[in-house]
Amino acid sequence: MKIDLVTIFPGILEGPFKESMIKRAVDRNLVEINLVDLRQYTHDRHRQVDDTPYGGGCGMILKPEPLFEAVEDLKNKTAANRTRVILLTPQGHKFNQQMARQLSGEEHLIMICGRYEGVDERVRSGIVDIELSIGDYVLTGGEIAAAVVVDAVVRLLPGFISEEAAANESFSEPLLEHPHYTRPPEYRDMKVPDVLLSGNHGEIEKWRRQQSLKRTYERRPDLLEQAELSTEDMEYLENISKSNN
Ligand code: 6GU
Repeated sequence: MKIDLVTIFPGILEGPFKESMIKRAVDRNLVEINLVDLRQYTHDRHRQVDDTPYGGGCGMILKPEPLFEAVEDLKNKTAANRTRVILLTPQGHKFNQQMARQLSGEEHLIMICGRYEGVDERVRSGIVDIELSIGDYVLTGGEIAAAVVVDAVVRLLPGFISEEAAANESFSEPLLEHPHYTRPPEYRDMKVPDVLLSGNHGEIEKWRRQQSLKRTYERRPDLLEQAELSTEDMEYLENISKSNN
């Protein structure tokens, strides 16, 4: 997979892909990540990428010409059969794990980081395939949102983590994770639950499942609607909701 990130602030995106697991994926050639400075695609002396809005109002709008030229150039430079152009904007569809899974199957992504009060509408209608937001809050620009999307997509690439870990993880099953513990067995009067030290794998799995259900019920009851629940799961949830009344 190749990911081109088009931005007027490449410095914001220099850190996130140079550390830890994403760096390892880049080093192993699972993904190529390029930071593209939008100002490269200007032709005037001031390298202007934005302008005032027609009709008045405050703030600056990203101009269409540099973005069209950037996307055309990046498409020409790749051997990929298909490119998906993504605009990061608070007006986009809310990004989720299912979209991450779909994007992880693409060959080439161009991510345009929106800035200022917006982007000329002809960019959306002319070159953008998908508009994404990462949630219901406002960021100063799309760079950090793009880093979030890249992180979520790259960790799903084949070979990134063991297939067992991928299958096990939270949100492939839409329940929250159970609590985790490691050594020591007791720390500042806080004990690791006995069952985890028991060596009884059946009991451990049962405890983990119940903890997952309990957490999801308490924090994200909306997720229970999509979960595949066994009769035992439902019985357990019934009992929690009764004991809360
Ligand atoms: Cl993609 N951009 C901006 N500016 N704010 C956001 C966002 C994106 N997603 C959530 N808030």
